[in-house]
Amino acid sequence: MYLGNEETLGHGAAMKKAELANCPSVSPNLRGQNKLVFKPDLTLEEVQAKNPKVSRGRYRPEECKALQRVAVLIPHRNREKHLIYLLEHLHPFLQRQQLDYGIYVIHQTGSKKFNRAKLLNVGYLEALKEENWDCFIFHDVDLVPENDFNLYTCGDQPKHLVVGRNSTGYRLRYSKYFGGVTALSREQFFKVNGFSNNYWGWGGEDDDLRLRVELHKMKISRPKPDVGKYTMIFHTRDKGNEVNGSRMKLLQQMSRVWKTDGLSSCSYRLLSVEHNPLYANITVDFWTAA
Ligand code: UD2
Ligand code: MN
Repeated sequence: MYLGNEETLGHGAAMKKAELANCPSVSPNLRGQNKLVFKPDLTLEEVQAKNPKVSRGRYRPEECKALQRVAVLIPHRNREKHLIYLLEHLHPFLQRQQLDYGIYVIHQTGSKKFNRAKLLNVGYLEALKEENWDCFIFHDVDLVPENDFNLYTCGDQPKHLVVGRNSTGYRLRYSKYFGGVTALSREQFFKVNGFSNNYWGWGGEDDDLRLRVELHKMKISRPKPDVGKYTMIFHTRDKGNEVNGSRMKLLQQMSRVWKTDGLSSCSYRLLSVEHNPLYANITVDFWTAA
């Protein structure tokens, strides 16, 4: 929560704010593995009531100066219930980690093919208009972290935070797997020109980002298996997100096109930016879909 700017706080309070010590590298509030329960009739209002210190999707610790400013970006269409569950768990989780954070939901309007990667590019560009975030978490709406030692911060290399999930016996799907939830610093993501904008429908865009990262000689890190655990809320394949048959061809092009296909060429129609209590909602329209 923002305490207000220096002028409204008055000199004394401003001094106090300036004197806040850095938060410790590991928060004392972490609890470890948590058993997740998803109440069928949970409402957004209930989650709001449980998070009075979150305002406009943002929070920062009162007790210390957070080590990083972290934007969580969630691509979304027609998964309202998953979003409520994720917000329910993510807010207390991030607060226990003593982060200065904001949650952005990037919503693709209409019924054209879904484009997860492009939505995440939009999230990065739009979030930076509000705040110079240090770190970006690219987060599926249906993945809920089970262990708060899985830190939502960026390191000197890109991080893949999902080692395993319930439905796959908590094992890594394949050694180069980079899907679900990833953490890249503002600079790391900028360096690779973000995601490709050309993956319409399901699959491939996560591997494309991994190839971009490898091309730039960065090395992906992961938490330990007992820490990088997620529950994926059950779902079937969404309408409008059918398997992308061009994904292999697109992956082969990556090294030729990354410079011109990404953040630098991400065009979209911004329909609205709404600040809800628990998240900023960015709605966009993509007028072309292959
Ligand atoms: C896997 C990856 C995901 C992505 C995808 C291929 C994991 C855990 N996740 O997810 O990161 O690489 O494969 O594209 O490996 N979404 C909507 N509405 C839709 C369709 C998608 O909101 O109609 C969003 C939502 O945030 C969802 C994400 O896109 O979590 C990925 O789609 P998915 O959950 O259907 O695909 P999944 O589970 O195979
Ligand atoms: Mn999923």
